[in-house]
Amino acid sequence: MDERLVIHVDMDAFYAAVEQRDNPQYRGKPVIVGADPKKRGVVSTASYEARRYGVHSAMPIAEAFRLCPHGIYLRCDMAKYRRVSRQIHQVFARYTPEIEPISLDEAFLDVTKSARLFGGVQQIGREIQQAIQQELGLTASVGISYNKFLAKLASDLEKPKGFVVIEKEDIQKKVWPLPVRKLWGVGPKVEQTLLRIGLDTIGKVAAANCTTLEKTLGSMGPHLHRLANGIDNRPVEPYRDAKSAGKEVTFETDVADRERLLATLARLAESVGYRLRRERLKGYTVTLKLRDEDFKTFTRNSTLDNATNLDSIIYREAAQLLDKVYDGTKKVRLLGVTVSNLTRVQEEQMQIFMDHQEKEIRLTTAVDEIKSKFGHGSITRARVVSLPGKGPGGQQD
Ligand code: TTP
Ligand code: MG
Repeated sequence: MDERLVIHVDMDAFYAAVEQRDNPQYRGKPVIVGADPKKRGVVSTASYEARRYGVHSAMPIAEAFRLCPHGIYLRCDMAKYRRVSRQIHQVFARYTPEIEPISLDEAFLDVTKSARLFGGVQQIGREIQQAIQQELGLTASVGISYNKFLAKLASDLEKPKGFVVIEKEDIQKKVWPLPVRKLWGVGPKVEQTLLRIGLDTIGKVAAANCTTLEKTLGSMGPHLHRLANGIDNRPVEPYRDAKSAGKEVTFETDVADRERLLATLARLAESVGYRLRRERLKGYTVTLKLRDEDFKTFTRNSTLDNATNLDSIIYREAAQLLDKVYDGTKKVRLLGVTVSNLTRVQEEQMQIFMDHQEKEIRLTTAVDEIKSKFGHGSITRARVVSLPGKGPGGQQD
């Protein structure tokens, strides 16, 4: 039924590889890109030479320094990485317009329509890898399959310079023995939950009872069950087709506390706002989705006079919608925020800091810089962190 041809490309040790390319004296050496090792902060990435010492992304930089004191420590040069990312995209665009960028160094390509023209999907994968190496002096790993999840999994299997194809008949041999953390969307919390119920491999999740999974993990359960069985119908969504940006979370245990719901909305708004700004988009309509403990789902939306991509406005609208749909009698199982009715932000608009939102825009832009440098956990608004107890961190990954 699923006859798509999907390629996932992920650059190897991206920031570090760019630095090694541009500074030949760093080649073959442990290079760690991120914060200053004498200050607080985290590792953005490490060259494969540095990974041998146990250094990895998101590790506190001080710890990296203890593990690898003779490493070469460099700050991020985001402008440069963005430039290289655009060049990589130009390579992709030779083969298909159906490109979904996931981050600066990672993208999905749907080549279902163009594969034949270029001698097949594997030929395209090889040519992309070669072009990136020859023209840009960098290495990439390529995964090929018939859906996004399997293509992404494939690109990760033999890094660096990996080239892995997963066909339907390979699932049992190549996918099922892998640990559950390789399932797309499984972070440390969900991993722990799965391990607790004895599911340590993807194969065991595939064989598990879907209803049991749903009881334990909410809507994430059936989703993971499908992925584990090699089913993923999500389309490759080219950036030009973005119609909305949304994010939702299912709570590990249902929530009645209004402050906690609001804190979660703040976090969702932040995530959606960040995505819109990254894609240079704004939207007119904010939609709130709420599912209560009885699995009843409510959605409400409101439309703004001016399109926005600012966290505070998305949050304000979502919070007002919450008051409309939620009377506090039932516990809440899931919350989601989506912004739709999107419009492209003109470059010059991004530069205009003259209206009353000036400070907010400046602050948000500064926060985004930090997020893109250090990752999402690095900074959040006060509402999110000021709560006692687990706060919104109690959600699933
Ligand atoms: P990744 O593709 O996750 O990592 P990588 O390309 O450095 O290494 P590999 O794919 O070979 O395992 O992320 C791409 C870039 O994103 C990475 O070079 C730096 C940045 N990044 C962060 O800034 N913080 C992070 O926590 C992660 C995971 C990545
Ligand atoms: Mg990478």
